[in-house]
Amino acid sequence: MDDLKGKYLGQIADAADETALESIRLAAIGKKGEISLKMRELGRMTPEERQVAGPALNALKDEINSALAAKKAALGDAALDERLRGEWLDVTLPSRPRRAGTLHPVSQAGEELTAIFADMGFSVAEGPRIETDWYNFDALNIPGHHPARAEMDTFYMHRAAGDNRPPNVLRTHTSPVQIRAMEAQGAPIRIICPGGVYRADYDQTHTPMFHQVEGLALDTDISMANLKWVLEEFCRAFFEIDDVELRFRASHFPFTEPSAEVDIRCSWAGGALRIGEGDDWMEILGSGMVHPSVIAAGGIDPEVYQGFAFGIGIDRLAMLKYGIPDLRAFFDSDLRWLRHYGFASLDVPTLRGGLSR
Ligand code: 2NM
Repeated sequence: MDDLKGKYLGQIADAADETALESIRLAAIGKKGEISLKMRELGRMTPEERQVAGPALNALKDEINSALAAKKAALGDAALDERLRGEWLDVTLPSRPRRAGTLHPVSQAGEELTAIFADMGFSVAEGPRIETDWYNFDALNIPGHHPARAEMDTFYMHRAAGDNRPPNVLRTHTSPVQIRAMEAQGAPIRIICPGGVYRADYDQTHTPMFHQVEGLALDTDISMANLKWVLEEFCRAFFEIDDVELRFRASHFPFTEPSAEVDIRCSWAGGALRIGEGDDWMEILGSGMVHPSVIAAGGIDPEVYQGFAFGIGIDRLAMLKYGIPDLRAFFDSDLRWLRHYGFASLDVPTLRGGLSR
């Protein structure tokens, strides 16, 4: 018994890998293994002999099994250590210049406008891109029969056959985030919601996914005058021009009343766009005083709190500020384009340090 034990424990200790361990297991305690054969001989022994040999063989079998398991674990640990040594990487090394990525103009514009609105006391709220019918439409005063639903060219999610709930949608604007934020934070509230939105539209000036930033400010004493100041201040800071001029044109949105579309003074002299001078006007955003039903849908009392909201296309802002002519190139992932229009990824825009240099 001691010879057997010494032999197999020695072999297990010396095994180089799992294959070797498996052949040792078969030779010792496999169906035709040496110890298994000895166990079969128990039947031919006298009861007295069996009482000694039986437990001893069982104990030996257990001991070999434990030794196999322990060695298997040790081999696994050693293999992992070896692999970790091989995959070691010094993450403090500088990146290779050709491989350093750049910030996409949409990301850059998003960082810049976030810095500007943060300075005016707005915090950033985010939410899901797949929305319920209620958050994307009903809560925003857009009922089922409203033409805005059709105009939005909505992407609908699949519903299982027999599921009669209205299908979820890819959000067509970031307004549902504002409803969620009203529910979660209550009033007063001052937030911006930047992010991707989806509409089934594709031509020179439309892509099926684009980016919006919407703003919302609710308090007991907010008027259209505050909206006007915030938007002018934003345009001055974003376009880095002191004398911007905005024109508020009466318009209509289901979620605001009154509503205004906002144009910025510009010139197209010589084919180049200049903001803040000239005799042309270019539409840049939509805005208004939040409709009482929308405030109520956010769980806030519209008799106590009122305020303004606005929506701006971030992609369009980026095109205007950085002089990028074609919207569709934004989403082509063309490396040459990305290197040309990209921004250094570590230059974080701040109002004091400069937005884009
Ligand atoms: C726009 C134009 C006007 C807007 C309204 C809301 C909400 F959720 F607070 F009601 N968020 N954004 C809004 C208002 C958006 O985009 C052109």
